[in-house]
Amino acid sequence: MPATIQEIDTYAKQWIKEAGERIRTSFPKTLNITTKSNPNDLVTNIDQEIERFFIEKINERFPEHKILGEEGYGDSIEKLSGIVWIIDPIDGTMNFIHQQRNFAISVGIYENGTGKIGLIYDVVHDELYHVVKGEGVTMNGEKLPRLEERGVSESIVAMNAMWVIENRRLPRELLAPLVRDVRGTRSYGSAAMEMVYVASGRIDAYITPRLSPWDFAAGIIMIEELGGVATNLRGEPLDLLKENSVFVAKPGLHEEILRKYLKDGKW
Ligand code: 2AM
Ligand code: CA
Ligand code: CA
Ligand code: CA
Repeated sequence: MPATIQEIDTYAKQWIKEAGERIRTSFPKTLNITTKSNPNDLVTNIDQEIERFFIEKINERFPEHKILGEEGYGDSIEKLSGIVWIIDPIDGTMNFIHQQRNFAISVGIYENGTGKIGLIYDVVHDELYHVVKGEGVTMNGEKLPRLEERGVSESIVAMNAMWVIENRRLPRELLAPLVRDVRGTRSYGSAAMEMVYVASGRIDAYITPRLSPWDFAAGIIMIEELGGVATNLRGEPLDLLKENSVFVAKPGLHEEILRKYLKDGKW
């Protein structure tokens, strides 16, 4: 008999806590740091070890499940049939290396393309954000309230200053009026953390021109569960099998930003 969502959830929570403990105990040790696509695209031995840890556990307990992981030790996946675990072993690797904070483990579990379970673990603060679709979002067991509408002028929006040079992906003529009109901007350097900050109301929106499925798989389940909206920058649904631009926000705010700042752009 296939495992129930509750059974999968119990193991997922146990494994993410165990993975977090492994990361915490890695701190005094020397990291082995290498680069991937460019000199600022970093990966450590810990990213790789944590991904392999999840894969071993999942393969042993749920051999029929598939796994999509950033570091490439999982399966190559062309469609989202059955149960698929989408894992980022460390989201915010640059922060992990430079700051030893502002990073998280992100695990999203999808059934036939629908997000069922999301876990984002802020390892340093021992804060586990968790959702089972239809059962609400919790932080260390405490229920998060539904997101309420908010206007642009009262909003804090997360975005990255790097876009000033990545002008092609999101033209600065579109961005500048939004930056001028919001109450404040922030950049945390971890998509998963930025997602849980939207879910918990610490910020109101997060906009970014390019993320991979493992960066947002868990976070969007939480935000949608709380009444928030998750799309790409054109307002279209996100594709879990490729890179996307990502725009998540409180209800109302999402519609306002899309209509006033993003929709009419010639991009
Ligand atoms: P990572 O730390 O898991 O690589 C940093 O602004 C955020 O963008 C992090 O969530 C980071 O995830 C992600 N990121 C970093 N480099 C990226 C790249 N080349 N493509 C897509 N996302 C990236
Ligand atoms: Ca990376
Ligand atoms: Ca990531
Ligand atoms: Ca990562």
